[in-house]
Amino acid sequence: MPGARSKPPMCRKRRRAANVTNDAISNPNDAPNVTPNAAPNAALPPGATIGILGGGQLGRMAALAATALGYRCHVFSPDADAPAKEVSAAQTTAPYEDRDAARAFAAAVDVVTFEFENVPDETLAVIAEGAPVRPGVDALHISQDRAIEKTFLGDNEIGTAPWAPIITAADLDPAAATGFPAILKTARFGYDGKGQVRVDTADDLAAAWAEINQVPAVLEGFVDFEREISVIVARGTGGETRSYVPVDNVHRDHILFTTTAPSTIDATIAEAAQAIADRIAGALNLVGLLAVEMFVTHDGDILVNEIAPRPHNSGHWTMDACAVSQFEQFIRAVSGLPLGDPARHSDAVMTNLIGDEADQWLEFLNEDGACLRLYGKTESRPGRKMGHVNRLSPMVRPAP
Ligand code: AIR
Repeated sequence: MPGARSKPPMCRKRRRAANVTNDAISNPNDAPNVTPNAAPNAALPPGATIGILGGGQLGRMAALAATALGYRCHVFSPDADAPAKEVSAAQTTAPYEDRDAARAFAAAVDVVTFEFENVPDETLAVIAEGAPVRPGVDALHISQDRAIEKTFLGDNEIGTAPWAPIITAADLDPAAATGFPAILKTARFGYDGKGQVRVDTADDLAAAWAEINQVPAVLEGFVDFEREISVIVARGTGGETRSYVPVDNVHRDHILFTTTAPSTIDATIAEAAQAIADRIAGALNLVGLLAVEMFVTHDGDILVNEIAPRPHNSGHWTMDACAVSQFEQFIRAVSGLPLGDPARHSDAVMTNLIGDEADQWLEFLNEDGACLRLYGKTESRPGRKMGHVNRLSPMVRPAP
């Protein structure tokens, strides 16, 4: 496994870096006893520390799930007010590029994961020298760049929308062969609709590229899809997988708006979608959680839109509709625990609260059956995910 450690779990000394805050970090009695020379894939015992790169809502909900299993979390993020830091035992505030901070972080934790692809893979590689990293550096490297990701999917014979890379101006003309309308997306650092421009004709392409500052990009042809679905699969240290039921996703302004669980697609398409997610997780040799967003065409074909090796917004419904949420499943996978049962006990609709929609928190709290989660972000901005609401209903179709 990339990042396999030579030191036994839990034997590392907890060091306090200058920018690390942690009330308990200097207390050696916190460290549980673990048999020296434990196998690298051995389950992390309660009391172990999980390092999380990234401090947003996904890290926050993962840290809460980890805490419920008796773990401590140490969150590394450049943002001092990061939502995940509020709910974690230890915090590092440093730029992701700070290698000394990365090394100190690795030395202070027992396993490292990430909740955001915008973490430099070089930093993860430095961390992997000091702690097991799950998922590994390769999974991050592939999924943080749309061109590398699509090439990887193509190499594994997984269908995608037609696409072309744009790195220099010389790529614009050949890329136009992808067809229009199309979407130009920055290859890196885009999420929640950031770094995306619709392009209607070949004549608009150069201006669209200028709009995203001529950074490396991919041009994606529009797919006339019947619906968008996603599958979240967990893969454990032994390669075992368990996936949640496919769900239907509706986007608004390129941002996820609602997720309906389960999807109403035919069972055969649902099985095919789960099989694709399984195959991708295996090809990535992933340990952790993988979300696969897909288009289902009018002919019932499945095309993969994008992958994310972490918990995903379209899995938030599992927090209230499944015994084991995606966040607990994520923590189980990266900690080497047995994977949990992903079956649902209810159907669910998750609605994101974007920007000032979260101001209606009292209304949601007054609504019977609405399960509200707020992310504790100190600043609300248009297009920013501030929280979500899950609404449950009795299962219409039997699980899964
Ligand atoms: N995130 C990660 N990839 C896509 C998304 N939405 C989550 C992560 C990340 C947070 O969004 O939890 O840390 C960043 O949100 P914001 O609002 O600070 O940009």
